[in-house]
Amino acid sequence: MPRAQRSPRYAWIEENRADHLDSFAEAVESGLGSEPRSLPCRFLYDATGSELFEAICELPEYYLTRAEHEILEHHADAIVAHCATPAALAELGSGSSTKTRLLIEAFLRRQERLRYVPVDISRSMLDEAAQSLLGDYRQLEILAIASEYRDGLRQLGKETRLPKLIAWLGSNIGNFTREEATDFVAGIRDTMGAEDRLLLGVDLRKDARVLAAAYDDASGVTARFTRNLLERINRELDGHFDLADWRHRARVVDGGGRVEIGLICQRTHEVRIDALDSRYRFARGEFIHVEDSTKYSEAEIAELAGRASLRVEERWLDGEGRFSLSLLAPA
Ligand code: AVI
Repeated sequence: MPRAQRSPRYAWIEENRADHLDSFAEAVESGLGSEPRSLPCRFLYDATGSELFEAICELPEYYLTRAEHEILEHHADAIVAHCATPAALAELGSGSSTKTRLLIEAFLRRQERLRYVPVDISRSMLDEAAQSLLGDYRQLEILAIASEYRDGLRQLGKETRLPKLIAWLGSNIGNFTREEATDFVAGIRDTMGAEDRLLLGVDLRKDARVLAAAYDDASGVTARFTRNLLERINRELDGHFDLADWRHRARVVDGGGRVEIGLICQRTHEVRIDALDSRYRFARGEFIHVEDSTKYSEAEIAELAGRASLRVEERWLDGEGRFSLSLLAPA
């Protein structure tokens, strides 16, 4: 059962934390027990992982956040002009909601109040972002949903009666496979009325060297982010991973269409995970797959939208053509 709490301008709904813990244990057990080994990337975002991801967004090599910010800076008013008045703003994977401020301000330039519904896995991130936004915008009312995307989407369908702009920014879509992405966007489409719009931020296919640097930065923040997953297993499941035995690897594949991210084992050894009452043997050179970051061409974005019964109403790129924001409307 989700927990919920309300105060005049801030309310939140949270999925049961115990379920999360169970699902982490189950995911680790099944991911390390299968061949090839993998761990789902959604578990990268505990409090430490969320902080590390915020640091990634500031890295000189990680152009995605700045490119998307640049597009919003130039086009937030034009984006909002495509939406009914008044409209609500929802956001999937909102994180610190930094870029969202540009959309919030554009909405508040044309309507008196705004209901903002951020959905994020990290409750601490949601609380922090909400406090900061409520302090800065008196006309804002926030309903935060602390859950995974799919549960959040279900709640979103129930919680907003106004026409809404659903923002799914940051190329978060890239962490799904192409098939999952199409299914998920089709799921969003199912919650949309004729006047709703989906604003999709997508990183574009590009030169492998640019991608390799973005996902394996010189200061090692991305490596810490990936390795934090093993530390999380140590913290939450009484695991005994020695971080010195694991190295972060980001490999660009599919002609710049995907970055495959994970951990390479540095020596053959065994690791105990007490909460699972299990031991796992890893061979030197073995790879644990943690995350894919899929990149799209503009044609692929339009194709994906079409398969989800949406059409590209408009799209904007940053000055260097690295990143795209597409506004999708029901087809
Ligand atoms: C959250 N997501 C869009 C990031 C990405 O670019 O795929 C996650 C990330 N992993 C390593 N660096 C960034």
